[in-house]
Amino acid sequence: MKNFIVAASAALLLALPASAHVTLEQPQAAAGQAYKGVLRLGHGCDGGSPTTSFSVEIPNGLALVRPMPKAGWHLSVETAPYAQPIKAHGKDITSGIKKITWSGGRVQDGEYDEFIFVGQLRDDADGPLYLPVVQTCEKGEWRWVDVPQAGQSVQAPAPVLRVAAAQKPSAVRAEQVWARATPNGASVGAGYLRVTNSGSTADRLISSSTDVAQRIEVHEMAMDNGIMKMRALSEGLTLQPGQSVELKPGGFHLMIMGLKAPLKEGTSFSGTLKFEKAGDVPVNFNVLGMGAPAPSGGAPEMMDHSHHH
Ligand SMILES: [Cu+2]
Repeated sequence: MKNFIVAASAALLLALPASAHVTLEQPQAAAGQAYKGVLRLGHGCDGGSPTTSFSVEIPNGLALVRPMPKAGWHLSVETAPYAQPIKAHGKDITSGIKKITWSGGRVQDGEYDEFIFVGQLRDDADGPLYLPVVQTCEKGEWRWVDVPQAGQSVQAPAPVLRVAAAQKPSAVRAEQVWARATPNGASVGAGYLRVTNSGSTADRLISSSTDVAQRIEVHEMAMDNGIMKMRALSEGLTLQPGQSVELKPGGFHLMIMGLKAPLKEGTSFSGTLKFEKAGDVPVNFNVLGMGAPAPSGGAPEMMDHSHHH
């Protein structure tokens, strides 16, 4: 009998249209941006009982939250210290609203209502952010708190806010990108380029990748007790604001490890440079002869153009 009741109520829940869940009108926002959260309430509780209280928990990725009062409802908030302070009007704000409750009002089943707040997504907000809601009715309550695991659906999903990465113009530029041709059977190649940081803060070339090899490491060639040695830069290559660094034979270079095929002179291949702050920067390596020195001036760019025309 108990099993029957569980099955019956599950079927009832699954029969609810998605629009009946509590959802955010704007389900996506960009990190670092202001956000207006409009929580939409679509129905009452079981048996058509009217809603009398609505509370929402604010996730860590959202800060500087202020609720909008509703006529006929009592508004209350709970605050808590932030894990990290956030700057507002030049000041560090160290705590904020973690929970908002609107109570004492009445939304009939079959009516629609909205509960609204404003806030700001943190720069490092990492989505999806879940905003658990408890909807209390004259009889019973809905707990919109379920967080779906991969590929599963849940009975009462928490409203979810998907976070897009902050839009930031890349402050680094890569030029004269080339690689040396490799002999048949070689598993390792070398790539070179000039990289410039035109931003106002330091950045780091952490690693790179390409489809033609397993991985790319940033290496340094340096004299060690009179012997030329190569080592991987485990911390990456730091670029100060305004600094331009040339990766060239005998110095810094990209070590292209685990080549899937030899790099043939006159061809080119694409790769991605990964910077700590600027993120991914796509590049195209021109493959020069095995004995090629560092290209001077705009030679590789001219080659690049000749490939395209
Ligand atoms: Cu190397």
